[in-house]
This record gives sequence, C-alpha cells and structure tokens, in this order.
Amino acid sequence: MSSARPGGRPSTSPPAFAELWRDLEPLGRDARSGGYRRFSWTEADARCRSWFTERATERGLATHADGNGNLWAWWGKPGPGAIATGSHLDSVPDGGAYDGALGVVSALAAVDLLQQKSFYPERPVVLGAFTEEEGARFGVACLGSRLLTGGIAPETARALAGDGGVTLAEAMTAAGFDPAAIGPRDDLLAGLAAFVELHIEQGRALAPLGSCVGVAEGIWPHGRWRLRFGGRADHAGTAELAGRRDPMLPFAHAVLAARQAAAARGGRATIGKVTAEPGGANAVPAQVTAWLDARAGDEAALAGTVSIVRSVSEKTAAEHGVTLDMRQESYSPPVRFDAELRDRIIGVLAAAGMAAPVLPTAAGHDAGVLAARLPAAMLFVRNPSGISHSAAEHADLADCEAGVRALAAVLEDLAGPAR
Ligand code: HGY
Ligand code: MN
Ligand code: MN
Repeated sequence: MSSARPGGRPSTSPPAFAELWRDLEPLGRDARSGGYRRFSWTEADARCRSWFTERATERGLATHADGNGNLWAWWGKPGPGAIATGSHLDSVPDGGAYDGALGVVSALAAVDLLQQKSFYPERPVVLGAFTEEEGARFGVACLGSRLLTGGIAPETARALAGDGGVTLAEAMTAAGFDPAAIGPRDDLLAGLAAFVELHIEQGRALAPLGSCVGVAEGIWPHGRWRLRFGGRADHAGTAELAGRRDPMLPFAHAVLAARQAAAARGGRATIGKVTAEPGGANAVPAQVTAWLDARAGDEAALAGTVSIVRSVSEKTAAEHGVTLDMRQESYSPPVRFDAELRDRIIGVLAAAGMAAPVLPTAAGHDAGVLAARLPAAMLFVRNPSGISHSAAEHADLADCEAGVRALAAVLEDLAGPAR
C-alpha cells in the first residue's frame, strides 16, 4: 500500500479527463498500426500500471495490487461497504484506445469532479484496474477478475501459456510479481458493496437513440475454443491433391460452418486468430490452429453453434485424414446485472438530466465476472461508429466527459450519505 497524500489533489486544478487521457494515450500504442498492444505483464503493461498508481496517488488514493495483479486505489480507509469502479488497461492486439482505458480514466476523473465539489465519501470508494481482461496473451478472458473471484484455479492459471509458450507464472515473475500469490480474495470482495464499470459502448445502439450514456442489462453467454487440425506437411507442387492430409481444408469448412450456425441462431461466431505451421508458402501445412469466439443470446443457441462447428470439423478432418483437437479455453455464462442497482443508477442519471437507455451486450467485462459475487452494473458511453477491438474505436470528448459526470453522480449517490 503506497502512502497517500492527505486531501488529494489541490482543489484548484480543473477536472482532468482530457489531461488524464492525454497522459495515458501514448502508452502501448503501436506506431505503425495506431492500435494498442497493452498485453499483460509486458513493458507496456508496466507503464500503464505505473501511470495508474501515480495518478491515483496524486489524488490522495492509497494504492495496492492484489495477488493477481489487479490494481486497487482507495479513497477513504479501506473497509466494508466500499463502492468500487474501474475497468481494465490491457488491450486486444491493435485494439482501440477506449476499451477498458475509458473506464479507468473516467474513474480517476470522477474522483476529481467529486473532490472539486468537496464531496467526501461516507463509504470508501475504490478504483480497480483489472489485469488480462482481454485474455489476449493467456487466452482466458477476464483472467484477473476470475482469479479474484475464484473463477479459475490458481494452478490452472499459472500454467496458461501465451504465444511462444511463456506461462503466466513466468511472465509474472519476469515482471516482478509472485505467481504463488494469485488466487481468490474473498476478504477483498467481502468489503465491496457494489461495482460499477464504465465502458465505451461496443456496437452502435446509443447513437440512433440520441443518448450519450446507457446502462447495461446483461451480457450474452460467450466463449473461446481452440481447434487444432493435425495433417501432414508436404510439397505444394508435387503432392497429389488426392493423397494429401491438408489441415487447411477442415479448417476452412469449420469457418464457414461457424458463420452459418451462428447466423441461424441469431448469434455471433468469429475466427480472428489462426496459425498454419510451419508456414511455408510452397508447402502443405503440418498443423493449423484456430480460435473460435462464439456468442449467443442464450446458452442453448451458443451450444448449438459450437456443436455444429465441432461436428463439421470432426467429419471433414476425418475425410482428409487430419486429426482434430478442439478444446474450450474460456467460457462466460450469461450475466443479468443487479436490477435494483441498475434502476437506482437510471434514477440518479435521470435526476442529473441524463436519459440512459438499458442495453444488452455481447461483449464480456470484468463487471460480468464480479456480478457473480456482488451487485454490479455498467455504464456505456456512446460509440458513434460502434466499432471496437480496432484502432478505429472512438468516443467524442463531450460524451466521455458526460460519462465522467454520470459516473461521479452514481458514486456520489452510492458512497454518499445513506438515503
Ligand atoms: O471479448 C470481449 O467481449 C471483451 O472485449 N473482452
Ligand atoms: Mn475488449
Ligand atoms: Mn473491455
């Protein structure tokens, strides 16, 4: 726990969303693509961690990391009934600037706004920055919040290996953290009365409604499956087509089957990551590995999509003399956020002059993981294009600042004098 300066920032400095944003924006951005590569336990991650700790400390917040690498910053003495807010700082490969980061920056700027008006919380307010929310390095979405809540066994997590085979344990050790310390923190969770995550909208529902903020209803069930097709390497020119054991063929069938199965169920299926090894342009590959991301409005539809992908992959792999190993890497059950907390937030925003529609989402979030353990809610900030998981992701400054005002109003209500 680093020492916090009493009283926080000097009250003269202006609310600092734009200033905070400008500070964070360059960290982990790839000069070529303009997208972000803030992968957990890398140098970019370390810079984001330092940034968060410094910004929180200068606001008088007491900071610490839990054993899982999630960062916490306390406004007020840590204790029961705390109101938590925050999000994540990691990104997908070449992701956008706002996914996760907007929630963390908005939480700090909301503290500024409240400190500016000399509000002091009756119950502690704690800001969180969760590690490996995207699962971009170790394959399991929301890894930090799952570890915190006991959603994944520590020994399973330690053994997770990213591209290149580096395990989570090795990556944490290299970053100066102790992998033996990961695991559930029921003591920390017991002190939290609610968690409210602000996040950029992913999809385009708010713009047509003319709203700058929205409130989440729930999260679709979704998951990630790894498919490994094992064939036989051979010469692209001299190997007869008939005798080949080409893993690319069943893979191609799997891609098309996924799309058709998801479309038939009103769901989503994506294969955005695939490797062909050893990767010679003039050779039949020995192995093709692909990751299926599948989502649907309910678990039956999701299971139906995955089952069709599995059966088509098995059938076509057999036809081509190819082996198949398909395994689930990450699964998130459906989430319905706490209705009472959601409605209370809608009321607070309405009183602040912000009509906030209630939106479902197919995007996963740490709030969805924490919702299994405590009342959780989400605020969405308008995304004019709806695009996310892309360098093109964007939210207008005015909407971001409206999000900060919304979050500040919610924190003031939840952490202020009992109603
Ligand atoms: O993949 C998701 O839905 C989230 O962005 N992690
Ligand atoms: Mn994301
Ligand atoms: Mn996110």
